[in-house]
Amino acid sequence: MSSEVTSPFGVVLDVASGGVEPEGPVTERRVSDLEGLFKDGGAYRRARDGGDALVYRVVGAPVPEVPGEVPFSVTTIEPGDVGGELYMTKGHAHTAYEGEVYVGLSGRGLLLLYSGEEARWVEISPGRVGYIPPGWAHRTVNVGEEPFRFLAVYPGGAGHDYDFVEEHGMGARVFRSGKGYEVVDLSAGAEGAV
Ligand code: PAN
Ligand code: ZN
Repeated sequence: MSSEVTSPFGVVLDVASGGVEPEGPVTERRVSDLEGLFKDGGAYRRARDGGDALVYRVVGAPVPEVPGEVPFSVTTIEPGDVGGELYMTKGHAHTAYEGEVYVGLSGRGLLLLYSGEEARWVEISPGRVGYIPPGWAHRTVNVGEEPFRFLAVYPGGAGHDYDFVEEHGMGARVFRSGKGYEVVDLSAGAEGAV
């Protein structure tokens, strides 16, 4: 347990910009930070060397990541794709057996979940909340034409393991299609998979 004491406080979430005031840690991920994520390696290198666009930003509230605390943050994923595969977060598993809640703020997104065997997905938009049960790796994807923005709330002792997704992927990939987007389920739990 930390000896830090957090006082009660309120923050202002600026839904139009993704800002959090007062602000905690901020993380930005550009195409160059996402090596190995996208299926099309040639399209990835072209996107990285030709502009290296911002893909997503996470703005946290000033809450320490320690057991007992409940950190929260706003993620904004820009609209876009690399070789037709829609912009997404790196994705991670929690190191502790802890869940998480995602509250849609603006735009349209997909919450991808992967148990290691089965891939699942849940649409997130303003008024829709996604629940991540303990034990499921998770990633979000912008499936709309506007920035996709959501509030994440998670236990301070959850911990973040990026290696699992880097090694095993998410069991599914999400591409642009005529209908907007298409999820390709590559997991062992997919229909028709052996
Ligand atoms: C979220 C994510 C955030 C960015 O706050 O950390 O959306 O995704 P990556 O961490 O996968 O880059 C969360 O799930 N926290 O636990
Ligand atoms: Zn998480």
